[in-house]
Amino acid sequence: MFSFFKKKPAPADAAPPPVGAPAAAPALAAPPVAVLPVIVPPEPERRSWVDKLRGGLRKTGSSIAQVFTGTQIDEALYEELESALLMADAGVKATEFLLGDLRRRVKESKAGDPAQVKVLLAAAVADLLRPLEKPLRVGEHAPTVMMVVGVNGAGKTTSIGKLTRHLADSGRKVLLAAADTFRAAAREQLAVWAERADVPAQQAGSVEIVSQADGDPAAVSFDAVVAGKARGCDVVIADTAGRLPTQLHLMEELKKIKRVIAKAQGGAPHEVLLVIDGNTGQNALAQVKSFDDALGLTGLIVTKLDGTAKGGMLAAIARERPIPVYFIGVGEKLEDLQTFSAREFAQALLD
Ligand SMILES: Nc1nc2c(ncn2[C@@H]2O[C@H](COP(=O)(O)OP(=O)(O)O)[C@@H](O)[C@H]2O)c(=O)[nH]1
Ligand SMILES: [Mg+2]
Repeated sequence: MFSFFKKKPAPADAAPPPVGAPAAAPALAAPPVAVLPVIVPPEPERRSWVDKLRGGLRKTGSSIAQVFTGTQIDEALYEELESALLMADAGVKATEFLLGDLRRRVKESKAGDPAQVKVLLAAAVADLLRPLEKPLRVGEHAPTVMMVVGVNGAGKTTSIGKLTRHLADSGRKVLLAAADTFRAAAREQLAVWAERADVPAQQAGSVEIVSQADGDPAAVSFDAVVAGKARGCDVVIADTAGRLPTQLHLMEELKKIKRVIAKAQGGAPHEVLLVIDGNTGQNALAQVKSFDDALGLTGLIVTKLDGTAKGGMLAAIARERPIPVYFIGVGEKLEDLQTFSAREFAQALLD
């Protein structure tokens, strides 16, 4: 099993200062060793996941690839590419940007045939998406507090489950707040993932859930953060009920959850993550904008990229509201959630 979090170092791992070295002043101390960026899993697993992504994006990619099967680089090629990008839900702005960028690259490289243009497009897409690459870090705060939001069925609970499992497997203590109090099933769903996540005690990772029957989501979140601090947890994650950005009273409820978390831990949640279904297409950008305006998002998780014809929406997000994509999902299994790489995504799209 691979994990994108480095194992939490045991306290004994912290190297003692060299003998005779002056004690470091606290203000100059090195960052805590437990600050952990996302790491790339072993090659074979990552490769099989990329294959899955490639398969998943085939519906999006094949109509784009089709553009490059001719023999000439002419206006018709650019027009066809424009349609294909729009069909893939890249949106007008990102499409215009990519076409302009591609024309420039073609001119500079003096590309002679459409196959070369396709390679240049992959590079242009990777460059456009690169600002979205950012690792989710845990360990900087005790605990790192995250709230997870999105529309119904986007994959919030499943993604939290997968993330929790990775965190527990790398030795973290995780506390989940079952703040989706609308659906009884959501709590059970979390519990199933939590159970699966529990690892042998000697690895120090653990998962607990805070929930209340008929509870208030803000109260559940408050209790979870307080408990997470008291119990020395590494991460607290609040799973919230799905809602549309147009349901204003429900958006107010999310703002309240955020405020209450801030009160419980003495500052805003460290991460406010939006989960988006990869089949959402153009509407994904609207969701990102609305949830970001309401809550100030720190990251995205894009699920269900296994079989979408709308994978271009990431380009629209990169161009118009570039919020980091921490993870992308290509299926329902644990290993199907992985860190986002712009280059891999562009290659999977245009291979
Ligand atoms: N194919 C696929 N299905 C997913 C993925 N992520 C989640 N799902 C499924 O989407 C459905 C809704 O997920 P859930 O986590 O309950 O959504 P929530 O309402 O946002 O909490 C479930 O059947 C999940 O198994 C993914 O990356 N790929
Ligand atoms: Mg859910």
